[in-house]
Amino acid sequence: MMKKHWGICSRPMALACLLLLAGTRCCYSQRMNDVQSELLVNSINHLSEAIREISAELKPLKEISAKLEPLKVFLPCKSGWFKLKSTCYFISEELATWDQSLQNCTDMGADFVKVSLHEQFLFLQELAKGHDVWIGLRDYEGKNAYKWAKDSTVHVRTALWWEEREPNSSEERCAHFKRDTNKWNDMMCHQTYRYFCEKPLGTA
Ligand SMILES: [Ca+2]
Repeated sequence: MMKKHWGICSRPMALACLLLLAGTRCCYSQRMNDVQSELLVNSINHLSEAIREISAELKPLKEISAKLEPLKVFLPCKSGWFKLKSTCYFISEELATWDQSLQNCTDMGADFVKVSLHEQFLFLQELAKGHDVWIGLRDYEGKNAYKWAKDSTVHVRTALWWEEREPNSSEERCAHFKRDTNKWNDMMCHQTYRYFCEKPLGTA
């Protein structure tokens, strides 16, 4: 084959033939790249079009879902949970340490309770009446810097929610509703009390 090939080109034309062959390979390779690029661009265009069509179909569903969202407040909480606006709250009958309480809430698919608004405080205060009840608030480093277990946000002391002169000890790092005053006190975390958990309405 090689012999025949060289015969076609003849010796004076050998260099020209080599250049021609190299050029042909080069052009073929370039052409393949162009074809592959074209196929890729076409595929991307088809995919983009498909995404646009799916998005257009989902839009009405999203709009319906958004309109139904405010109606969630009319859903009940399941038995044993107490509703305030869009949250369901649970108060245990069993006693547990603060750490066990956190774990028990998590095991129920719930959060250890976090209090942000005064109406939440009043609601929980009513539920806690006559009992010591843990809340999900802890001074993790013993520096009187309380954080919520739910989202690690810092709690700024709210005078109305705490007993006077509380929290008062770096040894007492966990917060609870105290049964006699019905306000918050810091206590040793290994004490066993009832505990509060919370879940968004519609999940409890
Ligand atoms: Ca205390």
